[in-house]
Amino acid sequence: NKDKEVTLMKEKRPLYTLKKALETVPPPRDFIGALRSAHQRTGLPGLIAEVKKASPSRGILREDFDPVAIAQAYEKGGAACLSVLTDEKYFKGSFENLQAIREAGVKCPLLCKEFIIEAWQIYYGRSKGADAVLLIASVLPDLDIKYMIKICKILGMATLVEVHDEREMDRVLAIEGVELIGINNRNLEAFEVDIGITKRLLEGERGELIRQKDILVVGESGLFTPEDIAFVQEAGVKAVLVGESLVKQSDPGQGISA
Ligand code: IGP
Repeated sequence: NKDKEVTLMKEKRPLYTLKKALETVPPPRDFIGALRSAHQRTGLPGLIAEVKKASPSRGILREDFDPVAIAQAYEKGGAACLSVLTDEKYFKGSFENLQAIREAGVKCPLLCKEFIIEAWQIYYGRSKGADAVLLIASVLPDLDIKYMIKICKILGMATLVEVHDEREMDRVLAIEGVELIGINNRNLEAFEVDIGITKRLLEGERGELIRQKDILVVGESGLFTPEDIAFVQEAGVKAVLVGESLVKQSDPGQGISA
């Protein structure tokens, strides 16, 4: 009969199954709100602290890597939000780590750090407890960025749209609904870092447009010292994303105040 047919059809649709799984996860937390309020409270950029085991350029960052312990230390140390690497191939992360951190009762909003190329990955991240996802402008056409932002809005999630040069920044600034832009100081081909990129992309008319649109900008990668943070803050960022320099500390939470 008809009803049975419809049921069978639904069960064969992977997206249907994923969306169904969302009904049982707690609602998303306000990622951008947490960054803004940290910035307002402290006058310093809001911190997204990254749970990162390894990277293609640096190899294993920490032998005794324990994702939940690191996340808890970050939260205790005052991070506004966390970024959790879920990519396995290059960063030795996992969606289990993301879920374990959420289930351990960490309250900071969580960014799912995955190379998102298809919409189903967003639903999957949400089902594991993500509150925000990363959209990398260099790997996504504008149409996909627009479409994925819409999906995230419907799910109540934030998007961090990542750019690395002027051309990507201009593309992203022309897309409606972009509220959070990350400037990656590391290029994803040669892994070279130059924190001057953050400054360069925020100069002149671009900086003006970003202020007009009230977009929150995150300085990403290669930030190690208080001077580095001051430099990108001076350039105009209201948030920073830090991985390596925190993960490597004996107490990753202590590194936040230092
Ligand atoms: C953190 P760092 O240099 O502090 O460890 O960098 C973060 O910016 C970096 O991990 C990152 C990243 C990415 C990783 C930025 N964009 C895209 C994977 C994919």
